Amino acid sequence: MSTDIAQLARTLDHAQTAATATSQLGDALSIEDAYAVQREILRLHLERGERYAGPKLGFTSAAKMEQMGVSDIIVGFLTREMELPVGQPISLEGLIHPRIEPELVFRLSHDVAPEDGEDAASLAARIRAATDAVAAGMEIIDSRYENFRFTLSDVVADNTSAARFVVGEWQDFPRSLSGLLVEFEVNGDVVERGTSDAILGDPLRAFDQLAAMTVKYGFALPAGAPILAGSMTPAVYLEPGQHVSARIESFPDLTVDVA
Ligand code: OOG
Ligand code: MG
Repeated sequence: MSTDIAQLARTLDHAQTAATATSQLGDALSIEDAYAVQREILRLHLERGERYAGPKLGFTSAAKMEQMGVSDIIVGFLTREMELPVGQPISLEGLIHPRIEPELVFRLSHDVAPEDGEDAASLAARIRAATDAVAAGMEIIDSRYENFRFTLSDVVADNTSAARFVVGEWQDFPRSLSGLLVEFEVNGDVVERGTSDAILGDPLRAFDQLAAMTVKYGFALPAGAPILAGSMTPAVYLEPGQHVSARIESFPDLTVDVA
């Protein structure tokens, strides 16, 4: 690994642990190197005793791409320590400028790994077959860059702004997830509205994207892994004292109270 990659990983990791924004890296970094920085950041998390949980997809909806000014799907990692329990007020401590967004979360019943020479379509079918549950969720993203602005390689290197996540009650899967209404509420007011089809036209297409990214960048898919499919609406800034609800049709409402 080049020292550049290790150094960039340390800079971004420090911005996160110190909850202080850092400057954008700019265009110099290739997407491949940005994923190498991200992998090195994962190594730093694991070195601190965190446990890998699963992958998260980003920018699977036009709503998010437009909000953030990027035009490609990205993938990042989640650790068990990023998951917050439902029903307890969440603290914004340790976060720089957090935003929150409604997500669908899939759960894997057993380990899945690409086989030698396996193509993405075959892997996608196996990931889907291994998925035994789906839940409404919310992701708290927190860019480590100043003003929450970034290029595509910036945001990939910064582990796709991943910071925290919450998962509602697991529901049986398989089931159709197409055409579900999504209302995102803050303090009882609907601030964003969308449908589940914001995710790639049908949330089940997330498996295809995840498989393609797994073949390319080698993400682990262990048993129990939560997989975030990507936000269905633009994200909203989190403030102390807010009550935020993700109301996704056919799922129990999921609410978090901000301390
Ligand atoms: C990047 C993360 C995008 C999603 O669900 O689309 C993402 C960001 O918006 O800062 O997690
Ligand atoms: Mg997200």
